[in-house]
Amino acid sequence: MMKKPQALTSKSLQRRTFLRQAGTLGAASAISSTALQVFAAEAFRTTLPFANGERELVAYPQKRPLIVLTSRPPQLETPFSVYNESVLTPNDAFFVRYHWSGIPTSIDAQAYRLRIGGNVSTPLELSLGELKQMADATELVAVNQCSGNSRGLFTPRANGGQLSNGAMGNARWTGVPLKKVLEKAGVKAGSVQVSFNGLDKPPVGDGPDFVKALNIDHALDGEVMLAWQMNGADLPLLNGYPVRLIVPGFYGTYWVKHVADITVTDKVFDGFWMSTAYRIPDNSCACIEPGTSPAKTVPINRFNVRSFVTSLTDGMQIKAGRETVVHGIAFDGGYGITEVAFSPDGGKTWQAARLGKDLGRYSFREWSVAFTPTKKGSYDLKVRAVNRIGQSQPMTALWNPMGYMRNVVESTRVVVA
Ligand SMILES: Nc1nc2c(c(=O)[nH]1)N[C@H]1C(S)=C(S)[C@@H](COP(=O)(O)O)O[C@H]1N2
Ligand SMILES: [Mo]
Repeated sequence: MMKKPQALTSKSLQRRTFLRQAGTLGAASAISSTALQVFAAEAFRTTLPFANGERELVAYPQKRPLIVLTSRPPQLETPFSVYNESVLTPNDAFFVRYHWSGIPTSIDAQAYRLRIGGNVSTPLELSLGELKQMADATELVAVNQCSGNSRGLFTPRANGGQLSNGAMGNARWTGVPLKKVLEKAGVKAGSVQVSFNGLDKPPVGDGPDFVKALNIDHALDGEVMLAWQMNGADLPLLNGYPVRLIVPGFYGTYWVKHVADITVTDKVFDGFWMSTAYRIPDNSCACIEPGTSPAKTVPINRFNVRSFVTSLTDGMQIKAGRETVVHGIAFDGGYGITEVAFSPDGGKTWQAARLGKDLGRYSFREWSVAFTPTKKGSYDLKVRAVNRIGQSQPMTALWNPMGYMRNVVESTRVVVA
């Protein structure tokens, strides 16, 4: 009798393709990068937990395979499993977000100059070496999160990149305080904001250049930083080499990459990316009823509180009658996480999780909790964090038209067998 061939599930097929090609890629280092990307694109696939969530994973320069939202420009999401590997997100796994396809593909560090001008007494033009000598280097661990992180989970859906939870990352940034540089240039009286422009450009004739601005007091707070390293290495090109702005606790939109022009202004900067885009309803929840429009908006600003289970994902099985230590992360806009509570039963009962090492109030905070389910069946695990000023997360999702700032208490559904 003939043996029936074993049915290939799409999972096992993907895995074989992956293994075969991983071997091929290792041997063929002379292959052109375009060919390499096409190759890789065929090899890795994943499905994010919402409609039309099928995605390819592609390895861009200096990156491991990441989830592709768009390829021109590259917009790459971090696979969620990365957050369970380490509290600092490795540089090669750190998400990538751009607005325009005119991104720098190679940068000459020798030729790079950072210009500081506008409402200052001494305009500066600094080489990378000069920037590094402006002050003693400082280090800060801080989360960079896209305003639209988790947008794909919005119901009703919100227009924009349909991201799952992988448009965030935590890194140790090295640089100099923006304050020191602005002080050298001499900020004149009557200054209102500081704008930041990077080396990327919209395609010819199209759309507004990506320029962001901070209020002058914020720019001078001593924490906002011009950074050239993350996690002890030069910034990857796609994360802003050679220098980017770090705005601790604020959404990633302000973290301008390849920053080249800093301009002090004597009025509110009114470029498109401040006055039209990246605005939220001007109320305490930054939310409105779906289908309505906000009466008034303000520029998006500080992160709200979020927390995630990282060690278990939807559909995983764990053993009945045995202790499982559940791990995860929490963070907020810089007050610092003081409490994390875990619920094994969809929010009916809660127990305090143990907080991990404190890497600073802008960092992911690890947490863990021991969980010993006795009964078999499905479980809805929830986690909810609280920060130093008592802010927490809503049990039902808030909505806004741009799909920003999702921070609902998430569910992880596991099976106890
Ligand atoms: N020059 C430049 N900087 C930029 C952007 C951009 O399009 N161009 N996008 C911003 C947005 S919206 C986000 S979320 C972060 C993402 O940082 P990353 O790509 O290093 O993860 O970069 C910010 N800095
Ligand atoms: Mo973003």
